[in-house]
Amino acid sequence: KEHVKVLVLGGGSGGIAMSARMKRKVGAENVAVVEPSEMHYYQPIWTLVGAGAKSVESSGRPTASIVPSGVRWIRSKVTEVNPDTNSVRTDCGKEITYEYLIVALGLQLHYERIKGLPEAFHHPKIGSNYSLKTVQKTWKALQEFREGNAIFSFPNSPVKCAGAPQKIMYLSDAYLRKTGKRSNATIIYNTSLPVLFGIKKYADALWEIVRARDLNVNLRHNLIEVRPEKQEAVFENLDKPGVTKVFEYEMLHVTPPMGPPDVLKGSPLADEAGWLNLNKETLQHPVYPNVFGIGDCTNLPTAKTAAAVAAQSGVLDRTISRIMKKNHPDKKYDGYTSCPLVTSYNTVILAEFDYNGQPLETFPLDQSKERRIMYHMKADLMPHLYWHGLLRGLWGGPGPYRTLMHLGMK
Ligand code: FAD
Ligand code: UQ1
Repeated sequence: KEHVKVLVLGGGSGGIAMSARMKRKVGAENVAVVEPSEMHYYQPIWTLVGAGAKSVESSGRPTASIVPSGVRWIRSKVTEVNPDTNSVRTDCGKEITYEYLIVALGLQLHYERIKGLPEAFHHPKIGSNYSLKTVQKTWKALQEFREGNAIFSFPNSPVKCAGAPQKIMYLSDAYLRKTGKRSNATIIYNTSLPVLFGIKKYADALWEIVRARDLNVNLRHNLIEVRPEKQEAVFENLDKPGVTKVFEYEMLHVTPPMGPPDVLKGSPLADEAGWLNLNKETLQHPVYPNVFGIGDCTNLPTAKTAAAVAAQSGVLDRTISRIMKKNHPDKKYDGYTSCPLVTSYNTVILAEFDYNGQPLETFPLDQSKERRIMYHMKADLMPHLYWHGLLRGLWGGPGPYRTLMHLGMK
């Protein structure tokens, strides 16, 4: 049995950022983080790895090197959370009690919910940027493309970085043009959603691109089966239950269904759907006042991204300070999230928006336009901001800079 003042569950983007911030607040010896993985990955770069523009090696660093020095790293999986006794249990049978708990467990990928997966990944012509194991298969399938359909799916569930399923389509289109194979290809985006993107300003710009580049978008199409021997993908029509359609593919990019982590599902901390229940402004649990959360595992009604984690980390830092001093939280999270929509090997549309679905742009220019400078930000600047800013608890999102940059502009 162990006890720690601040216990962090999960050593991903949110867990490490909060460990660093809590170290500064209460001292490293009073913070512990539970994380089973020996490696930590910067997932946003996988979009570019799948398109051959970055190496997979560049995306990972040993967990030991990013856990803040002095903070205790417990190398196991949480199997049970008991907020009524302020304790958690791990897969090595250890019980850890806490004074304050920060839940940052991320989300779970469910390839197995598609018939034929994950086994179909043993075959060529299929890949997925969402997993370390399959991201290089995307680049291989793209390079080996000869002629036929290149198909990109979007599942019928919440996802992290909702733009990523289509970014790889734009990159694939650009690659096939560059290599003179575009006229042999029919490019198809089959999405479960009723829209191309949730925010109108950016959706309008993306529809324009889709039209100009001859990309086929089918809404309300949900991938339910892959038959790798026949190179067939089966989609159901979500508006016509029971109606399915078979597509042949020469290349298939799968975005898997996603859901909350198993340990949260059915726990007293979760909502009915299994996501961590939080006050959407303070990031405090509504029933257990010493429990907090951040990132993809939460039920915060905004798009799940590292950019959102950054903004949340600043607010949560403040909320916890106030609670520790027996005050009421005073800083409010506005739902800020951002998605750099990569539209080619040198352009990005930088979507940024809040809970209301209103654009909340950092730079004083129209970010719905494709821009080279934003591509450099995504490909060359963001990784540094992640490793040296967010993970060290020094980057709380662009909010303050937005105010500065717009001074005198509006
Ligand atoms: P994670 O970083 O996933 O961390 C969760 C951690 O919890 C993991 O380390 C895991 O091992 C650990 N864990 C899980 N279960 C347990 C358990 N039982 N016990 C202990 N530990 C456990 N975001 C952007 O802002 N911009 C982008 O351009 C962007 N592009 C993306 C592209 C792709 C292909 C992908 C996959 C993601 C992208 N994201 C992007 C999203 C971003 O990576 C995530 O939103 C962010 O990492 C979420 O942080 P998190 O801490 O909530 O979860
Ligand atoms: C961001 O803060 C962030 O987390 C470090 C990302 O994840 C990689 C992003 O993609 C973006 C766009 C932001 C927001 C930052 C700026 C400067 C707009």
